[in-house]
Amino acid sequence: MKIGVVGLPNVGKSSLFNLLTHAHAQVAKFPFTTIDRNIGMVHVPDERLDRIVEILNPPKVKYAQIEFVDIAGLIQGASQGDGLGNKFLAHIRDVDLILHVLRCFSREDIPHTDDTIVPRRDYDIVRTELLLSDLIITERRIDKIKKRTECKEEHTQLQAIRESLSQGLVPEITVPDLPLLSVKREIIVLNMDEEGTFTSDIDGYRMSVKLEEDIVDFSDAERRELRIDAGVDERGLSGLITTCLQTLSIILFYTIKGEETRAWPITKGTKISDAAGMIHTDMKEGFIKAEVLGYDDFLDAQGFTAAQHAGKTHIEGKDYRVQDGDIILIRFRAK
Ligand SMILES: Nc1nc2c(ncn2[C@@H]2O[C@H](COP(=O)(O)OP(=O)(O)OP(=O)(O)O)[C@@H](O)[C@H]2O)c(=O)[nH]1
Ligand SMILES: [Mg+2]
Repeated sequence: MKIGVVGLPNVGKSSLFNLLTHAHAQVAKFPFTTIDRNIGMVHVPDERLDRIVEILNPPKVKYAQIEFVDIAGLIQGASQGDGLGNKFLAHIRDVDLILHVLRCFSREDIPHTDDTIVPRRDYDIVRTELLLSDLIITERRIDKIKKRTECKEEHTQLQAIRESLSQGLVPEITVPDLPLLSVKREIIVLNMDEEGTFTSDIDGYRMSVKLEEDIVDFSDAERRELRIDAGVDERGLSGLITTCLQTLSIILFYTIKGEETRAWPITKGTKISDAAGMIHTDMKEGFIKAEVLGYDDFLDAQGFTAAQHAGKTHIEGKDYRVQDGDIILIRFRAK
């Protein structure tokens, strides 16, 4: 799963990316600072894993990670190739979720694409470019297949898609291998000023990149308080990451056997044999059964073995759908 940071130039995309990934992507006051995309992994903050580690004290711990991509800013006309145009759009194509960053801070020394800061208008500019780019590729596809009689059904569907797009609407249907951007899931991030004075005309996840930069070394309680004072979400970056996981229907399961205690991100509804395959292909191929313990039962018993003795673990076959928080022990035939 990949999450792309998208928006107009100079809205704080790379600054947000750096906060999330602890990378050092270039940040500057001029537009189009980012040209090539930056890619980085983000650790999913995880209080459950913190508690598991407190109880088990394993030698190694690994948090779940998700990939973030910081993409070049786009401007009006991007779909026609203006600004960094098509390059930007190509980079959005392979993300599963768009974090659409809107500038909600005014700073004279940091130029904006417009004289005024109007988040709703900025939102519409970017969305329009995505829709226009989709329209272009849909028309291209229509041109390509229109004479082929075997593609009649696809042709009808493509025309319906074109109709929606030309009205500025996200199409309700898609056809295979048509990489539309406007249909991608999206979270709006309002990059608020740190004083809490700006009033946004659009809703979204409220945070302040500048504030987060200033308070990295503060305690959790202090940070929460300062965020509340600034009128932003008190959970800060971790709330944003949680929102991303929820939007993507990603849940976490845990493995505790051996040296490493580890959290794994998977899509809700995944079968346990597929989850086992993420850990090791041998585990999927030689899967026999799994012993599963819910996180709350683990906590009650203060350990896996104690929970086993209390009869809290359950044995599951390969079709069991992994639940959020499951602690899993796979029994498999080694090759
Ligand atoms: N006051 C204030 N300044 C910010 C905030 N976020 C970013 N900036 C500043 O805005 C400027 C642009 O930030 P970047 O992170 O480079 O913005 P970007 O969206 O990646 O820009 P491009 O790569 O050019 O598209 C930098 O000078 C940042 O320090 C914020 O929340 N408040
Ligand atoms: Mg940038």
